[in-house]
Amino acid sequence: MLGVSNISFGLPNRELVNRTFLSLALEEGLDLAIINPNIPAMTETVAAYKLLKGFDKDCQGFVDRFANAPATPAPAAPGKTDDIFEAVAKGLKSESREITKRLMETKTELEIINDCLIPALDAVGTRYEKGELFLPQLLRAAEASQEAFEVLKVNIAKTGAGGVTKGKIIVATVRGDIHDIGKNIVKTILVNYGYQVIDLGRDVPPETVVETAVREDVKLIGLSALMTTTLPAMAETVALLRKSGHACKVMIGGAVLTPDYAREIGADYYARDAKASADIAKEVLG
Ligand code: B12
Repeated sequence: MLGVSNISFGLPNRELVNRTFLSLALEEGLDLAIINPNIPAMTETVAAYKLLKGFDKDCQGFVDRFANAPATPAPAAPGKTDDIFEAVAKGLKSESREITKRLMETKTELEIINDCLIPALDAVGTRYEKGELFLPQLLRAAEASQEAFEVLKVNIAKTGAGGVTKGKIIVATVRGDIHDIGKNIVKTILVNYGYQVIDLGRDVPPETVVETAVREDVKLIGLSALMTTTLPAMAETVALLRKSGHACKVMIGGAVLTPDYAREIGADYYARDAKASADIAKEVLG
């Protein structure tokens, strides 16, 4: 005896998981399934199982039930797209690359980032929040957008400031946060403007930021956080930097941040986007 639907809590399309599980359990010898008899998918699965296992003499039960059922329309083929929003939302990596290359004929790299890729990821995030998309889709969207960023990065590097070094900057995503797409864009732009960037990666403890800043004598530090839950880690990092007595400026960025929050935690600058980070670097380091 088995309550079949417990298997699918927290998943989309529970019905599909439940009915597949029901088939597996029947095959393993399930005698009594506890199912909702008002959900056709479940009772239909039992009907098909009986048919296939020879429990439905002459297929009579199955034929009686389905002989007059309308044919299921064929699903639409997963077509190609010319729309970067759709390519990112559906996690289509090669399309994302190709469309980005075409967009580069009419737009600058920063225009593509700010007008296309960030809004596309924002839309995905909103749908995730509403429960319309699920984590595997969020991951695929992130991967598709990263393909696009890679294309842009190559081009940005070509127009870079060459061997000139205007000063060192640390960038890091704070402890507990693994979002690094925005931080990586900031890094690319700063390198392009001629700064030496020490990228500490993501999920970086406050102590690592402080130790590196002191050891490398870094005068500008960029911190990224994308979640409300990781804002305290950002505040902690700024506090530890101040406590160390190391003289440096701190700029912070990430979708959840505001200029008010920057002031509140004692950061020197709030950067709305990657371009703003380059303006701040110019002000601090020249
Ligand atoms: C892509 C993405 C992911 C990817 C991240 C891949 C990666 N390598 O980064 C994956 C799938 C792994 C992921 C995981 C999760 N995610 Co997520 N994710 C997103 C999404 C859709 C886009 C973020 C993004 O990359 N945007 C594009 C970049 C370019 O924008 P940006 O980061 O804001 O950066 C720009 C500026 O802000 C600024 N900037 C950013 N950082 C910095 C730093 C400095 C120094 C400066 C100067 C400027 C600057 O410049 C950048 C370029 O212009 C957002 C939704 C959203 N609207 O943001 C959710 C979102 C951030 N995720 C969310 C959540 C909840 C999660 C998970 C907890 C989900 C889960 N249940 O596991 C995990 C987090 C795990 C963890 N511990 O971190 C929530 C956070 C909610 C909240 N307010 O706290 C969001 C908002 C989605 C939502 N609406 O619910 N996620």
